[in-house]
Amino acid sequence: MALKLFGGPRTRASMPRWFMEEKAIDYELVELDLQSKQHHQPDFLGINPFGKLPALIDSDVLLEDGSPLKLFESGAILLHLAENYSGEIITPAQRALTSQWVLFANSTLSIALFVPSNREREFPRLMETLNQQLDPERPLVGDCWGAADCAVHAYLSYLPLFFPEIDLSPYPVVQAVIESTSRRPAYRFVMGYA
Ligand SMILES: N[C@@H](CCC(=O)N[C@@H](CS)C(=O)NCC(=O)O)C(=O)O
Repeated sequence: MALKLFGGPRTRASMPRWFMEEKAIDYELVELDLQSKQHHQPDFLGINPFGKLPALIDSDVLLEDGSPLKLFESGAILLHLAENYSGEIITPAQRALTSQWVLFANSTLSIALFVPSNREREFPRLMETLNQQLDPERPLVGDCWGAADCAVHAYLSYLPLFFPEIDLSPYPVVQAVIESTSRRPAYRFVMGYA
């Protein structure tokens, strides 16, 4: 199998894994145990020298020295999959907009959620705008659900899991997106709900 995803329960590997399940992309999952520090072992540091999950090996893409492509950062992995395996990126505009949303999710949105000092300042502003931009019935880019939706919806879906105390009622569209994500079979499978 060309694609090997290194992940573990409750890690950001769930995002590219969810994407591969949605798009029926074949992959092998290698689960590392963070408790026993498997991600700090030399074998894995040869794949991601920062010792963080997720990472991906794509043996269909070879580097100049003939070795397979090794990728870290969930956003880079997602963009590689979208570009090469899902057929969803056809035009330069789709490529640019998909990158925009994946980077927004992994940087701006992620920081607003997980850095406490930013949460107070940034969170309401981002949620208000997302509430206007999102539509549970319409993909963010192109005509079908894709990497942009995967990244943004994955982060929004962390909200009820990590911050159940946050009142999302001022953002009904965001709530609807979280609700519809939680019903997707591939998402439920990857999150261990199915
Ligand atoms: N920005 C990175 C974050 C990677 C990251 O922090 N992964 C966590 C799991 S979600 C990890 O491997 N933590 C273990 C460690 O840092 O030792 C990405 O999106 O891939």
